[in-house]
Amino acid sequence: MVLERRTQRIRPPQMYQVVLLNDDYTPMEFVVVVIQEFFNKDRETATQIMLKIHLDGKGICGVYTRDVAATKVDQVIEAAHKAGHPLQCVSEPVE
Ligand code: TYC
Repeated sequence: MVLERRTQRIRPPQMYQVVLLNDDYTPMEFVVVVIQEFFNKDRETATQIMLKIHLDGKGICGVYTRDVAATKVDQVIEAAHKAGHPLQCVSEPVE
């Protein structure tokens, strides 16, 4: 049996940050609830993230592997659409 020493055989997966975008119409309370429910943040953290988005135009809500990030984006957009809000959500590779 031959055991080869290999370095760097596996790499950690590319991670994706899920970003919410500001708009003028989605209620602040709705955004806070979305961040709490889909990104598992407590109310205080969710409120801070929402205010950052409101002031800066966008904000990171969480960092996930590709498929999980894509699912989060779909869930947020569907919840916003159902509620009649234009809230937008995207994922982008980290680094
Ligand atoms: N700007 C919105 C308002 O004043 C609130 C808001 C915050 C909307 C964050 C979207 O991702 C968002 N009602």
